[in-house]
Amino acid sequence: MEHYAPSNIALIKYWGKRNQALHLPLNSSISLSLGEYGSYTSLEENAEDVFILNEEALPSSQSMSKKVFQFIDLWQSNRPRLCVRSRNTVPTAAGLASSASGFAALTLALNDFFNWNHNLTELSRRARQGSGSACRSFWRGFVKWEKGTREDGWDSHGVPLEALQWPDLCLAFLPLNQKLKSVSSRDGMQHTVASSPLHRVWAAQAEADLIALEEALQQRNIQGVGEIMEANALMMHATMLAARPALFYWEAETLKQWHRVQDLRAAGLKVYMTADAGPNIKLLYLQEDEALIRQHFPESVVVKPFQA
Ligand code: 2P0
Repeated sequence: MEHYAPSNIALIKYWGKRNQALHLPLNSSISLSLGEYGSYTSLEENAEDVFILNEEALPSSQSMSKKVFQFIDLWQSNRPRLCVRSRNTVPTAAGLASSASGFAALTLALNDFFNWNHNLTELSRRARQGSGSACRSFWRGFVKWEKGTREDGWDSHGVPLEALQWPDLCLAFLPLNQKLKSVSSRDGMQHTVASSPLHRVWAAQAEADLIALEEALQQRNIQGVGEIMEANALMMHATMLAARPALFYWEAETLKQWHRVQDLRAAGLKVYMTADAGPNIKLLYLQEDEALIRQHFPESVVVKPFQA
């Protein structure tokens, strides 16, 4: 049986851990789930451990395959050999990461296969140890990852912000570049925490951004939400620029699109951007502006997180 988890995009970013092994973040974050874009995963007994991603069996030496079985062994050491089959509905052209939805769907599949009978909060806690952002992929809509304060990570998991429905809110992905990133998020954030003097102010600012974002979300204030989201994303990238040596995921095309967004906004369009650990840009806007967004960004992939 296939289990599904949606991918998610952070409006307030997770960039830095206080505990590497348990994937405990330095700050809380808030994401928006991507509806039908995510991962389907199923498990079956097999003669040997094998991970099949998008119909392709990955070599057992491949790092993603190793991560998958290390994760399974963390929670289920007494087990048969398994075939883990996962497929992503995330449009590859949009350059979206799938590790969040992948680990969330795998955790749901493990819960079913081994009859754990855990609730979503416990599954979120567990998935966090596969990939931090996976703990936000168990619910639709807005999800907060409470950073928690406990050393064992028990209070560090996703929390759905169910009261915050916003049917008119839209996301669009601008596919700029599908190359695999040269530095993984995991290595990139660790390097930033270890060497960027700007990262010292990041966590406190991200917490302040999160409080302001929740307020703007309650008011369904697109300008407020957009401005906070954008400032938070830019600050995350600024912490990386100040790392030694510097880390910067943007490319020339990223900056070009960023200027287009600024120009359109100056002309009155309420469109805001964010970018993760890669060159691709995501836009946030309201349904009423969809025709204009499609006109200005015909190559964009549109997601309506609350209409899926
Ligand atoms: C986020 N990112 O909040 C941020 C913004 C990328 C940029 O969460 O080491 O793959 O597995 O916990 O979850 C990507 O980090 O890292 C991420 P690990 P993960 O969405």
